[in-house]
Amino acid sequence: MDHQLSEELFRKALQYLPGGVNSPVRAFRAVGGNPFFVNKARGCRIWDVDGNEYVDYVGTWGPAIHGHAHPRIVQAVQETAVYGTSFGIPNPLEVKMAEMIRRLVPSVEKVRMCNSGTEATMSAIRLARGFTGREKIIKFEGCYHGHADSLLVKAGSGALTFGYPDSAGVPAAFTQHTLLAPYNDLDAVKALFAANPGAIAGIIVEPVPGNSGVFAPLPGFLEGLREVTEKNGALLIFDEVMTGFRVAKGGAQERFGIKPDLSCFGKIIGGGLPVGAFGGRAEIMDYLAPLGPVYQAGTLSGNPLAMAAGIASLELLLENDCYTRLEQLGQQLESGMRDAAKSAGIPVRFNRVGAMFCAYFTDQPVCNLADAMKSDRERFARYFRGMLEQGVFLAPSQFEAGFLSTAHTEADIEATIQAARTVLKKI
Ligand code: KE4
Repeated sequence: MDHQLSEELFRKALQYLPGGVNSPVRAFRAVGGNPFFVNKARGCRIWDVDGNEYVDYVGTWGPAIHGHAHPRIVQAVQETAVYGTSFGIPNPLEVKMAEMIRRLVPSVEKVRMCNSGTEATMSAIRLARGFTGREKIIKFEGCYHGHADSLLVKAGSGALTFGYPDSAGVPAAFTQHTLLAPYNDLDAVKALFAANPGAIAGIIVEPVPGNSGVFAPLPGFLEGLREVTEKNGALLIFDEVMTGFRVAKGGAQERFGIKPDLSCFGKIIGGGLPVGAFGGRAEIMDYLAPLGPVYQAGTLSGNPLAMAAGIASLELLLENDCYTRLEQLGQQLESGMRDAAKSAGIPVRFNRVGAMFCAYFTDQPVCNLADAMKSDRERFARYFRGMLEQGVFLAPSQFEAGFLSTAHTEADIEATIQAARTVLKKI
């Protein structure tokens, strides 16, 4: 593959952008080589500026559940933009978005829009602290909830990829109230509550962690978190920025039958435009300004473009039985990848929950960060580069998730599996 124009652009980008990127994981530093620059994307395919074509499993990190440039989403943005792009005063689309989220996610009685997943989780935690009057928060090793100071503690995603799970620049005072537990370890959570009686405002959890690769909650884990928070007067916060509307119409809370107190969203509800949201029980949400004492705000929160794109994205989910389709494609990919690894004689753990997945190069189960850290990341890097050369764009880090969309076809999946058969024999 020729990458001449991408290389030229990257050299220029390096002069103006730290690492040449606007978000670290895009720099391909975990997998080697330099990033390609996108010219256009449509459906499940992306074309770079040198004309190379890829089947895309990054899906802009989750939002593109209907593929790229879906006509309905493009049309919604075009039709809305001509009436103005932002007003800084209520617009009808904000109400429609709130109604749709509430209809799809019954635990959300009220919702507040913002502009990123980071804002959503940061605000949800402030709200939990304000509502309970408590300071401490429990998070799990390897879970990533965005880059707010108090959450950059054993964080996943790019923070883990680049070895800064506890970022520089965050004073100890900002993280002293962040308590850590291994994912899927309910005893560790109970011990934290026993050691901090009456002090824990809540637990924030990715119900299906997608920022250390992908691993699933073990049976009883999420139920246990619900029980221990209720017992101790703490709130359960589901960070569904990635899982929301992806692993089920009502997100992971529908898939696993858990009712959290607060939920955070992003990605899919913006249809590819900047968005975040957090919502939950009205008695908690009403603690937010202008009603209550917990302040939270945003110039572009609920802006009409992101709302229009997000509403189109949610309408498409409601109109079609996307989840049956996504499960079919997921099963085809999973079985094909397992067969490819077996015939290559390479130990691969392929974890999948619905339309989010990850391949770890290990023969052991991966149920938490410690397990994920045992996988062969050098082999993953060779796998990533090999697949890219075969025209398959996977997440450029072992500690990320891959995403399927309704735009992928059986033929795309089969081509991906054939590419894996070729690559796995060489790495
Ligand atoms: P943003 O601030 O990036 O919109 O959302 C933060 C966030 C919060 N919670 C979860 C579960 C998330 O996955 C994310 C962001 N996900 C990463 C992908 N692992 C975004 C990609 C990136 O950082 O470039």
